[in-house]
Amino acid sequence: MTKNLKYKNKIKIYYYLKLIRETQNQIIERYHPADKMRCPMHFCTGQELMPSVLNQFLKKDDAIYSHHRSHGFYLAKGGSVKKMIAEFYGKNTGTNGGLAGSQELSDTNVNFYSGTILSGALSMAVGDAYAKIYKNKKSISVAVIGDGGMEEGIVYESLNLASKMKLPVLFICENNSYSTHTHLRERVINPKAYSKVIPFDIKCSYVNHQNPEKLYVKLDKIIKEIKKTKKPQFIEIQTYRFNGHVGPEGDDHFNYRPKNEIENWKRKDPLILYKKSLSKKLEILKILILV
Ligand SMILES: Cc1ncc(C[n+]2csc(CCOP(=O)(O)OP(=O)(O)O)c2C)c(N)n1
Repeated sequence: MTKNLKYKNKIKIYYYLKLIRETQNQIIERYHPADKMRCPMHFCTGQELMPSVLNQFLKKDDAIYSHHRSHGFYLAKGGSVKKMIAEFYGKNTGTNGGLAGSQELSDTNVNFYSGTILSGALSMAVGDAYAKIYKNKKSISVAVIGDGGMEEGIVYESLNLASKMKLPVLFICENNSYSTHTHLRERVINPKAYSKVIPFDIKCSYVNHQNPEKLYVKLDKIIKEIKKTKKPQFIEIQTYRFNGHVGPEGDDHFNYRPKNEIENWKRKDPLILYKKSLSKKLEILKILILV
């Protein structure tokens, strides 16, 4: 199935799955009771699959414009763990001199930007893609959004412009079914984000599995097509956050998510599944030395 997925790609995917997960866990562990990281944080535990695979395809000149659940995409864009953590501690050695914290984490050195105004970053990705075309650059712009973000009007203005002006944008929607504590079925008529994008004449893909190698093949094709045609594409991935909406504290005591739903998704944890699949081939031994 994945004949073009080399051994080094498999290692790199696992490395990023583990790096992103472990970074989240370490921050969560250190947050309280020290309370020296004085910024709200949206952790991406459980949602590591997309950034870990996307990492394989992006060059330095490509840019990511992310939603607020950004840590994984920052690391996947080649961001520095040290500078990110310094940022969270409010230090001047942080990515933004300690002024942005987690919610506005951005780093021009690796062309990574995020913001807390829901869906705002998505429109910036479109503007950046226009600049890339105007300046005759070969790079692409990636916009990351959640299912809740898809309910903002600016998304549809941006999709329209990207399609009409033929701009090289990869739109990624991480659909974790919840906007804060409210499930999609309580918010919208149509829960599939991609079906709202099709009318803009944008090619859409839908991923409802946790298999990194299958996702690799899909993203490889999509990104090659965007680079060749200079037209935008949209990919929606069904995913789940294991942590609370914000902060290291859990929020499942509000009972907004059924227990069996949480357990089902934990059984599909991409990190554990991929570790198992690689262990079978003893490949994991080599990776463990790296992480
Ligand atoms: C313009 C705007 N409206 C509301 C909010 C408050 N807010 C922050 S996160 C969030 C939910 C976002 O849900 P989703 O896009 O699905 O991302 P998730 O948090 O599930 O990863 C909301 C409503 C905001 N930050 N900006």
